Amino acid sequence: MGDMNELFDLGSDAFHGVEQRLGMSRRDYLQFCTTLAVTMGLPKGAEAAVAKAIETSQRPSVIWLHFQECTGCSESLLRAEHPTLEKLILDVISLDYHETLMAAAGHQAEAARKDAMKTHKGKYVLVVEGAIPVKDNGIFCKIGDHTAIDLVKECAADAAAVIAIGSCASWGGMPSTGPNPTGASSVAEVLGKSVVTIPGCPPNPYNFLATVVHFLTFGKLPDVDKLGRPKFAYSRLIHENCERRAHFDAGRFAMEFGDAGHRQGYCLYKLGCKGPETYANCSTIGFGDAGENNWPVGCGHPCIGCSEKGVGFTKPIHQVATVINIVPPQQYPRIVEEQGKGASFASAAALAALAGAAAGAAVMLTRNLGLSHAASEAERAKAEGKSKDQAQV
Ligand code: FSX
Ligand code: SF4
Ligand code: F3S
Repeated sequence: MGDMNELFDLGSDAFHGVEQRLGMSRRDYLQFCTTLAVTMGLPKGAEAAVAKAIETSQRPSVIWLHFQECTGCSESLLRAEHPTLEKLILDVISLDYHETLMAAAGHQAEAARKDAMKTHKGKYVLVVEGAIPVKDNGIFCKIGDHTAIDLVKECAADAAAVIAIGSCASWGGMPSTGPNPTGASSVAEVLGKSVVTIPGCPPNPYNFLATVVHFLTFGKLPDVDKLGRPKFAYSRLIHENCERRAHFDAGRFAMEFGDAGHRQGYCLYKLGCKGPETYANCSTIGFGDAGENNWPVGCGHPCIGCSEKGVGFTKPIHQVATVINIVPPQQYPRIVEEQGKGASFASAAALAALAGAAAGAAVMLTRNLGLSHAASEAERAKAEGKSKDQAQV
């Protein structure tokens, strides 16, 4: 109960200051802190530390650069459904340079950036949104006569932390889609060092906010995986926590948009859902703070793997996903039995090896998914002008 006591000790002036600053009730504020703590996967009671950090810490100066992107990352942060989210973001950080939001333009804007870099040298957080074109010495993206390459290097040099927000900055995203005419590259590639990445197109605002608040609360960025993604948000496949997962396991699939299965909320795997090979927490925390089920699959659209390099903007939307490590329990009855050619024993064995599961379970899975692969290959062959028999399954 110590933690709760600490929470309710927030009757301090500083706490009331936060209430006033945000214009929100104590209840809403604590709820927000709890949401952030849960998003970060912190243990019970950590909300008190989060609340205290927000209330007492000096807001970190943030320099936010925009390169090759659509500004969806900023939009997702600032156009959230919840009216206080925008306010919270602007309260938690001091956004000293952000081309879309700042009133200054031209030389004034340049001066604001230089000023923030000088005043907060070694302490500011650099957030980069968008990919960086490196082809032809970076001439495809220039701001104030500087290339994106020069800007990101200059701003990163004295930053306390660098965060690449969105898939574009994290791994190239949409601008890097083949044939990648501008040589769109990630922040890490350009800086030659790893940075924290928050992929997604756009990314979930809570993941960004939780990362910044982690920095505020603990004085360091959260633990990341080998791609720089905070583990609290990207260590699980979407498929593992999807609300339609029971339908996948039971073999109940929507076969086309608007069919009976789609209308009944069946699994979207056969419509190309990439949840089985995409690491993100969309299925657990929802999206944009607009309530339950507010995420692509919850709205009836397959996940396109927007956060996953090699999947989003790379694999065709209709292509079925590679099932990485999930096999359905064998004992589940399959209500809609699919009659396909099934997969070869070799691919079943490969799946079993990948999943670390018994070959029997993998065979059940591949049998379940067989028709989908067959249909997808037939469709591809048709598009290429081949007969169905020539299609490889
Ligand atoms: Fe857009 Fe951001 Fe996608 Fe990219 O989000 S939502 S194209 S990840 O950089 O603005
Ligand atoms: Fe959910 Fe997609 Fe997995 Fe189906 S394939 S359970 S819709 S994540
Ligand atoms: Fe993107 Fe898939 Fe999440 S499309 S927003 S990673 S559900």
